Amino acid sequence: MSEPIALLSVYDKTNLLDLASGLHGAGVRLLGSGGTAKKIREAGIPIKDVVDITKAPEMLGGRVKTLHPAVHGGILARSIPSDEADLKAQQISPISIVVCNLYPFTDTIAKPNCTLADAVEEIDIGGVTLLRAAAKNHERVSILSDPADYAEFLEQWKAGNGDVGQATRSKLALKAFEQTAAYDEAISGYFREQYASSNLPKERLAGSVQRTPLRYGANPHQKPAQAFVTSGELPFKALCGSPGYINLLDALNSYALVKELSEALNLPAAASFKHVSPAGAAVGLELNDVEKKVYGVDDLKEPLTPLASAYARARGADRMSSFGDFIALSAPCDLATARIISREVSDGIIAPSYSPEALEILAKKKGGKYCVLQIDPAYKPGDIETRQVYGISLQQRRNDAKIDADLFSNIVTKNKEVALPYSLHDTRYSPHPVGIQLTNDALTDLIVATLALKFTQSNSVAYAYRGAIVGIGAGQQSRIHCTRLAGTKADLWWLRHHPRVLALPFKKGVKRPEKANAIDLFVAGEPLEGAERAQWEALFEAVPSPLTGEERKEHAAKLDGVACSSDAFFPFPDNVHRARRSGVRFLAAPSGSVMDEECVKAADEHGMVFAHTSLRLFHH
Ligand code: 93A
Repeated sequence: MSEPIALLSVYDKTNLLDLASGLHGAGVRLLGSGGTAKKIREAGIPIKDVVDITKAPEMLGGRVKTLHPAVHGGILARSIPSDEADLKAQQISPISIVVCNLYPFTDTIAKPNCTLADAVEEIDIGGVTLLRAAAKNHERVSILSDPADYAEFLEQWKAGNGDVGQATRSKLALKAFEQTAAYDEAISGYFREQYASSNLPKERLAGSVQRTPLRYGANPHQKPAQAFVTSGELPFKALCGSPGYINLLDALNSYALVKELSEALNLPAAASFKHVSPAGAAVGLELNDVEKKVYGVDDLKEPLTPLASAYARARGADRMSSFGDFIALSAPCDLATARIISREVSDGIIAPSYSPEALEILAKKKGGKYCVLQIDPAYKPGDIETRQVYGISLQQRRNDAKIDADLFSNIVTKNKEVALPYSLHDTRYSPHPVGIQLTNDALTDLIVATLALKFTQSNSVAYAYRGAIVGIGAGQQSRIHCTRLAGTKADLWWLRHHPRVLALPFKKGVKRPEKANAIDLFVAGEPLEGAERAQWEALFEAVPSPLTGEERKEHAAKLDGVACSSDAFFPFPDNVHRARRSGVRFLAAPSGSVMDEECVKAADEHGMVFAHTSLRLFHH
């Protein structure tokens, strides 16, 4: 049998001479590309030039060195008779070891004066082909792509008498493919920066990689920043303004939420996002007169459409948190919805489309800078999502869990069927249909609460009522803090329904955000002093007396039938007790806590209905 052949072609010549002399000493014939062969030969180690076997000179200034059937036939040939016959017919010798590392593309483009031409010249073609060919044929060929592996490889080669074993060849092949993948990613990233068209419809090229530059990342000093897809086109475009990095985090999460909400409940849905969690989310159930006041749309001239009702609820549940929100709509934005938005302080909106009148209104916001995004409703994200943290890529299957009525069928409390009319002057309460365990109202609210959690930073707990989130506790490390935070928000929301709040005697000309702020201080019972107190009092015709403890208690007792969902199990029954204090009657959470039984017992004490979902919904 003839001696094994190693082909060496490396840019980084670290450890090269030790490897070459070791291989030579072990009886391996060496073959090298121009510079690599020269260096080895100069060290007194015998080596042949690649040109000796290709019989073709390096050409095009080095662009073609090893790209030749004599090289790649020798690497890719399998140990099967037909391949062996082909090699024999062409007088090609099989190659057993390939040693290759690539032109330093990343280092080159990082140089301050690097031109496009410099970058292009640094794209290694032949080396990548060597890596891929040898890695593909790893059943027979060893590919050394990292100088750090040379010494161990040599030892194994000697110990195994010229066979390092399949496990080693497989690991080396994986490493080589990881290197070519990273190399190509660096090139495509650079080309994306240079060539990808911006997010303007007219500039779109069919099938081209799409990117949109962003003003900056999470903070103004984080530049540059961009959004892109690696294949196809971006599924959204800016009709007005330009999105920032956090705008897009909000837009893409919130749109996913409203799309799923409207599909689950067959109603238009809206969400109001801040810092990548919903401040509000709702489906388009009709508002009664009290709700119209609470949500600040009683004075709207346009009749409320179902979509406008959804946004009014989403925006109005927690007006403080929704200040400067990013809005998502599941359906085309209509005039009534745009009118509500036009009166609020908001950063942007994403929707499948806009009626001409709606767009005209939105385009005037923020002096024409309001960010209006249109998303393709047919867009379907891939199954696998990847992100990077501290230079490490993390990958997972997208959370495509479906949330519908079936999720709440495992009711673990004694009380399985509580039909509670919504309080207030309900326009849609009807006795629950026979045959289902939860009332339709409760199911709607459980779906709203649970779907909102799917897109809320964890830990999270959400309370929902009449198709809308009324309190959400997001991003807390402790579950009870989520439950309390959501409960406190729900309490404030409910207090805003108090007749004394609805009748607060504001002076004429007090602006909407000032009113929202003043009401929030009033219902929270903040003890104001000095200038802050004077400023607050100046907003009223007559200074309102604070709500007494008795008034608060009496009002709180009127709220019942609220749904509450948790993105993971309740570890202790304190959560159940706390939820009940804010009118929660229907609970949903995954099971799995050692205290499950205690939690169910607590729910039973209050006559609550508790569905174990077995679906954890962490989101980060
Ligand atoms: O310009 S190339 O893409 N064309 C080739 O055919 C080729 N073959 C190997 N670059 C090519 N290489 C690369 O040359 C290797 O990846 C290695 O980085 C470098 C080694 O060149 P030299 O042996 O002349 O120092």
